[in-house]
Amino acid sequence: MTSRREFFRKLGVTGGALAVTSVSSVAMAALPELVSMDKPDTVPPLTPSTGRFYNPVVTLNGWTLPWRMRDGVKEFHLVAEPVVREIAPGMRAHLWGYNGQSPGPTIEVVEGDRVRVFVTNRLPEHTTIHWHGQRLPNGMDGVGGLNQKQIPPGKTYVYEFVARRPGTFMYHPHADEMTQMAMGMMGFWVTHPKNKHPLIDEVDRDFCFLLNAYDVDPGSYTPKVNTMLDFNLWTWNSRAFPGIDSFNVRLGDKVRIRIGNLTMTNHPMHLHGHEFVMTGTDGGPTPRNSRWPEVTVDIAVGQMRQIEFLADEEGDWAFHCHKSHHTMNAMGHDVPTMIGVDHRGAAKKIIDLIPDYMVMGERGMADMGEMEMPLPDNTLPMMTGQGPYGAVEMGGMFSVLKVRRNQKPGDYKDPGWYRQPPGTQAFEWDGPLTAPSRFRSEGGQGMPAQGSPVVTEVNVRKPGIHPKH
Ligand SMILES: [Cu+2]
Repeated sequence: MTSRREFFRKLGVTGGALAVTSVSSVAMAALPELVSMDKPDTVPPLTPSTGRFYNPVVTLNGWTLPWRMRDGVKEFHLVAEPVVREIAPGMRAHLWGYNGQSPGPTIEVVEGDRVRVFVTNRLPEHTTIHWHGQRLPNGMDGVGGLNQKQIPPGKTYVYEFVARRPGTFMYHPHADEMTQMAMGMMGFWVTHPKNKHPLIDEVDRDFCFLLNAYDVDPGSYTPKVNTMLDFNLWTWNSRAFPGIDSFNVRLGDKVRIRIGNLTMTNHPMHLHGHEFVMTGTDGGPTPRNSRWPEVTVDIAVGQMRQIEFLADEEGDWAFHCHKSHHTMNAMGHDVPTMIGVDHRGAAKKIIDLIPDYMVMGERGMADMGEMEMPLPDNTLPMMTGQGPYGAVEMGGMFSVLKVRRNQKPGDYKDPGWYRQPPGTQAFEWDGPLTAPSRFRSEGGQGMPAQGSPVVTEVNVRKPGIHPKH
């Protein structure tokens, strides 16, 4: 195999920066080996073996793409292609992604690195890659038609630029964008600082993931790409709870979590048991005097947020999107509320016709999480997941931060469920119950109650059903 240097010697090109016109010649040299991933597991961090050292990130239910160093250039090979992604155990989706998975692998480089990314298109239509947030030559920005010709199926294009500023970035197509992102084409990019950076702290654990969403009808496999808002799978790195791995850290670790949003709505990300500060966006690290404590950070569409905290409380702490519909899996939204509706009479009549008919929802929806109802093929229960004390009743954008005293540095394995020390868990009151005393002036000072409060009872009738009295 001809080395790149020999190749250019033959061409009469000497080292130094490549002109854009010579990029296609580089593509003719041997491509970096294609590395593909067939599992949706969280892969341990990829410690750099060449180039400048850094503390690598952990991609939630994902992996980092290995590179090869060639004449001081970090070369990566991304292949855009149809993939099968397990959204959670029991459900797979036919997506488009990179190198075997959606999202594609994380690319990690160091500030100042010259990076060359070969992009091979194995999709049935053309594509491009836009390097969201990067400083780069205009012709490398990846907007099809504007900055370059789209990459036709079967072709390989080369992107090359210097990773000029450290931070949290992502990549995605800028060609038939609505379809290709709805199909799962996206990936994470982290540029580590070259030297000690005044605004970038060293951390013990550094996690990253993208927020994405799919609309896959129960029983089918391919997302409906024309859906704008009413998605039924709210995912992190194309995984839905209980398919999302936990964030496993050691007590006292300084933890960074980097999140990018490529859905069609905002996601207020909420962490239990700790306060964090927002230390960076895709625009760079935030000035220190702009940081204040939060327990929820809202991430708008197309934004990236970096949060940091000290994991100093042991336990299993929920970490989730605070939109309660985003911690649900496939569900219908046009279902009437049945709370308080006594439809025993109706149920009896229906059971005569449909023996398996079940009355649900008249005391709330928790039944849905406790009961394993028969589902159509290839979908996920709306609320599910078993915790140490029963059904977690969650889905979608939900996971757990597991803080443990004995989690070893560098160990990302799931330590199992937390065992609360005796006397530190909510418990059932078994003493006597007293009737609650009524507030005399119901209505408050401004609008005191007139006369004695009247007990109001509402009788709810289902339309068309008139119980006999
Ligand atoms: Cu959300």
